Amino acid sequence: MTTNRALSEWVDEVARLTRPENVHWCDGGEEEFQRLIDGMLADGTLYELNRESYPRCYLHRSDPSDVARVEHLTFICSENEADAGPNNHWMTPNEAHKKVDALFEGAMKGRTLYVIPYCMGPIQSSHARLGVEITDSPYVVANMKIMTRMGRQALDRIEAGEPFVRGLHSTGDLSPDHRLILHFPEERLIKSVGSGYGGNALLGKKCHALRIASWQARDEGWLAEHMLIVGIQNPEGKTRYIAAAFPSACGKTNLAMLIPPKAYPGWKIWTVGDDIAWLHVGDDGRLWAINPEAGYFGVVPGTNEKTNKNAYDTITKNTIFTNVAVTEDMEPWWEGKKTGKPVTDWQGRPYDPATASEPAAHPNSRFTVSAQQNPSYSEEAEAPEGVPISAIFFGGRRASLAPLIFEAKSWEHGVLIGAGMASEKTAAAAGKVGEVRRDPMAMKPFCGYNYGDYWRYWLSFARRAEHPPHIFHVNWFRKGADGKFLWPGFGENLRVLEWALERCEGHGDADETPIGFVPARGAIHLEGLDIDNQTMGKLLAVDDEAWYSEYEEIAEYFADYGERLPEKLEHERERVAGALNVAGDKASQA
Ligand code: OXD
Ligand code: MN
Repeated sequence: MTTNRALSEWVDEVARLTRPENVHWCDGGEEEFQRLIDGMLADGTLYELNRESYPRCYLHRSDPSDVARVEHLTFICSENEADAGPNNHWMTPNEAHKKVDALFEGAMKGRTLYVIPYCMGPIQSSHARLGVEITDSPYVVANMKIMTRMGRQALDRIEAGEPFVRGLHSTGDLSPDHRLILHFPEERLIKSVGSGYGGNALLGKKCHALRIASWQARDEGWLAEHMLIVGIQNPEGKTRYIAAAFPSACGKTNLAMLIPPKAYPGWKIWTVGDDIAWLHVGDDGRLWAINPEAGYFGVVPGTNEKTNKNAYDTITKNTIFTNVAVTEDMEPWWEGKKTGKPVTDWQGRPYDPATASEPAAHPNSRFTVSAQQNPSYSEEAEAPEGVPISAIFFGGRRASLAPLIFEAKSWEHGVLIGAGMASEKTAAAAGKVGEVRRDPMAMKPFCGYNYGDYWRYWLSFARRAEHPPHIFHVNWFRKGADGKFLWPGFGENLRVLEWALERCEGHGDADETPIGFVPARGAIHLEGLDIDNQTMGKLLAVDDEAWYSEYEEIAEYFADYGERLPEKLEHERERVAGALNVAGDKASQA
């Protein structure tokens, strides 16, 4: 079904191994999509939601053991262990192929093997990259149709001779004991078995657009990052673009679709992407970003008219919901939804909110929806060159320590800030929620190679890009002594972004501290917001002693990277730690 010999030979080889009943080459058309949906409705893979209030919306209930990414079963299988680094689980390519091929043996018996050619990035863009996923899951095909430019146009580029990443996926028997998510960066190959969950199974997303792409990007001179991309238009009509890296389930989708507060008439946010950015150096020496994805695979709980009205409105039609609860009249329901009452939980069991001890929707329940349905969708998401980035934001969930915002003093300092990131764990990955863990550049689960090499590569952009973006760190999640958030967040975050954009243009009053520039008193506009000076003081406070301890922890963390750790980064850490105002004996050890 293709003129590309390498592709047809690979499909034949996979079919010999997995022994499917049929092979279907996806064209990416609407008819094909509808046929898949009808088939899944017929066999119970999908349930139709309320046709009037949620037209063409469907619910998928996954296996209860298969609801998140599984980092302990995710491996980088590079020839050299050191190239994968301490940040990744590693297996030799030989062992990995052997193990996983045994699981693929006959795995598609009685099933259809779908071949999905896809393009990550605008179809006309030279910065886009191609992939082909083979899967036995119609749910995966339907999600890939929403999340990527999939089908004929992508195949045309492949047939014209462009290289492509190969991804082989089977849901297998869904047993966690038979689950493996393997990446072979040198072969530009992914093999994933035993899971139907988004991040493990929609191979264009985390596996290709981050793990394999980060490796490929370093070979080719660009960056693949876990970042949203938005345009911020001011009342004068000028739009500036920012990219922001926050760990999973820390509000990237909300920030990407932000609605300006009432005190900001005439401002507008344009969403280019909510999860992944591919950045390249433009002819003008700036960093330009494309969003490789075409849809959103967002966390549902907490989404309502106040937190994210754009997402709330976006997911009222043509949406696949995974692991939400349902109401009596078959509307999807999740914690934080202000209307309706769940009668059935995410596993399909009867649910009574009055007596229930667990949430009705899974905390990592998701929506899959086309980006074009978003009221704040930016047409620039289709621009082949992407958009120029003025500022990069790093951030995470930190109940204490990190101020609302601070600005790096240089590119190198910004790389240190990104490399030193930490955040409280969320439900997007299996494991204990709430623990603080190091998550440099929000890429801990996604960087396909040794972090030491990655930071060195990031540092090299000081010379690759003549006009790199300013770098900031934000923390929307700082709490007071009463355990309550100090900052209202959501739309009000625009106030913080405005200060950052002013800084990029040489304005915006700031106080210099050892960790970076923080907004001077009054520099963040607070009109129309009920927040007192004392609270702002707490939000912006820099505690030198606490930061000193943080930088000592960062030193310990960096030490794991041994000789791969760039000296420049360690010097930068020493510079910042040494400038902190702490008791004499500590300072002399810095
Ligand atoms: C995601 C994640 O799904 O980061 O985007 O887990
Ligand atoms: Mn993500």
